[in-house]
Amino acid sequence: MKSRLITANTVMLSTLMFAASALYAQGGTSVKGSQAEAAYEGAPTAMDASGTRGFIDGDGPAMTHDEFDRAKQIFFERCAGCHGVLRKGATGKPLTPDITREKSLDYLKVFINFGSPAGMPNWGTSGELSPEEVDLMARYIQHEPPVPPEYGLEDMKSTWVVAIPPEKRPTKQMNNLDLENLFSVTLRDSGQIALIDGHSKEFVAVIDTGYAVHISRLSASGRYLFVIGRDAKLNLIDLWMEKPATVAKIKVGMEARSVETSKYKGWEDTYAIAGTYWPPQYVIMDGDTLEPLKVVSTRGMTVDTQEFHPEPRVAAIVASHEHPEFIVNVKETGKVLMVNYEDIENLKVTSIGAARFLHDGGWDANKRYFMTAANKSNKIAVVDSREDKLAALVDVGQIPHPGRGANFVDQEFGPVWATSHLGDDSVSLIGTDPEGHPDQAWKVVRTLKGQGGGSLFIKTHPNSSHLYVDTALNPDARISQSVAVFDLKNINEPFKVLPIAEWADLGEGPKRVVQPEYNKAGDEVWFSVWNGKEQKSALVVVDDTTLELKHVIKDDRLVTPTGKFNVYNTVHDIY
Ligand code: DHE
Repeated sequence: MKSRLITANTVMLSTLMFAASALYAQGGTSVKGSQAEAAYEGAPTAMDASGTRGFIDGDGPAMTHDEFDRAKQIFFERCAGCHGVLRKGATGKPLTPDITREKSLDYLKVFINFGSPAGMPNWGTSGELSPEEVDLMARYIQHEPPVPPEYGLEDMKSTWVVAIPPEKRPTKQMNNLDLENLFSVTLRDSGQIALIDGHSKEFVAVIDTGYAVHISRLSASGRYLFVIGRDAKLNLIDLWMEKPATVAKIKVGMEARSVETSKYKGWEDTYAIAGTYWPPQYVIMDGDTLEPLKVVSTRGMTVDTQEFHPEPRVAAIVASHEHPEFIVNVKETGKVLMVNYEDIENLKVTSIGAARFLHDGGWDANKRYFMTAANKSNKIAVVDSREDKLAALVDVGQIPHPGRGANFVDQEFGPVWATSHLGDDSVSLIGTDPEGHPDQAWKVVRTLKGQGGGSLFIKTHPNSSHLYVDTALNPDARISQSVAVFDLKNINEPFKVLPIAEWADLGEGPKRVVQPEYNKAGDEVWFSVWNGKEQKSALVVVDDTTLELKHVIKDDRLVTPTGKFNVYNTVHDIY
């Protein structure tokens, strides 16, 4: 399974390159998000197509069972990320038989072969699919989509392991690590995380997790690390142990991206929550053991046309500081669910209509407003976690992709939260201080021009006067291998470019520079130089005061590093 996924991941990266460069070939000045976004969103699903149930019906074009199974595998690996597993449409168009049979076979083949300016990668002309495979896929999508199995409480319980029960865990920190300045680093294609000491830059541990591991989140106490893989495997890691290690784990579905713990005072770490892409649902667990307690489906009506959607995936989750609530983004319905965990047997959920294709996001500086990207709607939804209401929908650039965004005080407009974009080179600054700066609240008060499109993450720190913007998915290597830095004290000055990949001196490979992450003091910024799985990657540490190279971390265990999570900054939502 691992090798399949990793191959597919390489395909995803190469698809991305093809898609974006095809766009560049058309002379695109910035990466028109749709093409790059489609390829990026179209990352292979972590699910195994062979576990699905499907049938070849008489109304569709002739196919053998072998052809159907081959097409199913290709669809899961290359198309499900954009079109959804049930082909109801996500960031890509719906492809259900009622739609596809209306088109001729030739029409579908042309579409798959050449792609479209609206974002469909050119699968045939890029060489990703052979002419026979193009024909195969054009026939396959005229049949009913195979359905993966559901995954409920008993399935979760059958995977749930408590390696060390809470009563047998240390009662005090057994190592002399400065835990607050520890970094959890995603080693994407090896299915591990590396724990790296923020001071010495030495590896503390490399821990096996779910494969295509995605993000780390911290308990309110800062003691436990929650790491989720795309395969929906969740590891609970105890940082107090002599050598930090997994103390509990569970598989919460077939595909996942998000995890969080309860943060409201008096409820800290009582519960953990994980959200899944498949099945479309979330599960509330015991915060100390990951025992699954409550599984809730997110299937329902879309916020705009109020049609039923069978596969609304759970995207970002944050934990409210205003109420005992989890705030759950549901991508395809465009709804934000305020899940009150005071009584999980009589669960109260407030469903806030925002905008479709909710993705990532983070808090404003006061941790009251959740600023989240409805990326394919080119909007930022502002959710008031005190009133449990939508405060605003703010139009921004093409395909906002903030990560958790960046909070700072603009010299002219006061407190702002910023996002960069996948689909264009802009950085949007949104006013976040309705009391002190009412005229600037919930509108774009300033737009900065970055290096180019293809940005994934942006970051700053209260102790820093810089704003860093990556452009990891830009097809121009000069741009994807460097970062732009804005001086927040002279915000109208042009940005500086730091040649991060060059500083890493790694030799050949795509070497994408991704995700700035500060240390606890806010005087260092760490970047991943994300190379191919077979090539050398690195972490590059920049001195935030001088903007010069401070350190390069190279180690054979550093396989495709992507996200990095400083314990203190992640616990306290500092970005
Ligand atoms: Fe992520 C966060 C979904 C591809 C690195 N990513 C998130 C979140 C979601 C998400 C919903 C927010 C989680 C939260 O806050 O609870 N990511 C997806 C996808 O659906 C997508 C587009 C395709 C896929 O199939 O996974 C995708 N993500 C990627 C990558 O290819 C990245 C660049 C490299 C990797 O490691 O996979 C990547 N995603 C990240 C990172 C974060 C993230 C580093 C956390 C950012 C933060 O600062 O919190």
